[in-house]
Amino acid sequence: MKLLPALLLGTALIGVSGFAYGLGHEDRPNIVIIYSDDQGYGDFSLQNPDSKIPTPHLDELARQGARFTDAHSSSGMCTPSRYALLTGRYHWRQGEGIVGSWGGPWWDEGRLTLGQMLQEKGYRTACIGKWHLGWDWSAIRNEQVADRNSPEAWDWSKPVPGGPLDHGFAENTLVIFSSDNGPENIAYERIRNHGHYSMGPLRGLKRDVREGGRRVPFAIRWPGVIESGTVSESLIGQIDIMATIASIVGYKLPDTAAEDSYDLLPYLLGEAETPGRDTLVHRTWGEPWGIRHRDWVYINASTGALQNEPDWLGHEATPHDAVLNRLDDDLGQQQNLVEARPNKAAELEAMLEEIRARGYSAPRLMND
Ligand SMILES: [Ca+2]
Repeated sequence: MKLLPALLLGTALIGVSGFAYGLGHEDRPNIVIIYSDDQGYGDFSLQNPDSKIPTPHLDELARQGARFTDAHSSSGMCTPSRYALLTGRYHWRQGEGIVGSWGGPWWDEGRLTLGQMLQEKGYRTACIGKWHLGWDWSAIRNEQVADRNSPEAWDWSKPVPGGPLDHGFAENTLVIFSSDNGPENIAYERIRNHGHYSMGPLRGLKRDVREGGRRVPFAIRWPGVIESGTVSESLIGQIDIMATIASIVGYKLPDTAAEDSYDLLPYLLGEAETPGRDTLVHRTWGEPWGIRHRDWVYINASTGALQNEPDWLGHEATPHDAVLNRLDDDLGQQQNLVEARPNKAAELEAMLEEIRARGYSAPRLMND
């Protein structure tokens, strides 16, 4: 067993190494999750032909594996999305909001995490970069802080030799790349100043209960296992990573863990036609709750916006108590169909309430 060190600036990187699903110990993959902060759907140049921000290395990584164009973070914000990724559970079952600069751990007692699960299977784990799930700061407080190494002492634009890629880790390594939410609201100024659409063709930014707030880049590279060059339009969520990796490493999840996580492995291996997920709840904070069901989006408030859109965007207001969009006709969520399709709105409202009240939605728990 080897510890996989890795570093990517501006991201959290969760690296684990050890052994995998139905395979001999030697064949079990190292697992690396590269988790960008606030990188929007259109900040991944492979899926934005007009991007002004090239991402050639991420593009190449995605070409070597499977890319998902309808993949979602749990929230439009940092902390809750990270919680959901690491637990396979909707964050709002635990709490809302983000951890402040000196905030404590954002965890429910006894909650199984991805890291703990993998450690039980013999993996060694590490998180490098942004965590944003709180710490017990009192344990390390030092009033005499002075000397720190300056980041300017290093040229971070160069690759660091002697690292994992130089020591054989790329050969049997599963890499997942995604982002914790849509782009920050400076994205509107980037449109005006540079013609770059960080949200791509979607409506909304970070925080918003709209596709642009939480439909994010997502790619999985696993050479020799996942076919390269695959592009999937199927709906998935980052909460599905937990059950998928559990399946890969042969871990039987208890009923009290990963309550909203779908196992994507059969789909990734080409053994299932779909990932099996057709519904996903959208939630950041405040009034609006949203739900995706197939191509439909329902929001139980007059708008999914948690911040104002500039007038010059020319988007229509939605003068109703709720919002209903049909993405196959209207990916940009401009047309509110709530009055035209009241039965569909009621169906999705009931579905949303049911998932919220039930406490879980993972298929393995629904079959009980
Ligand atoms: Ca973020």
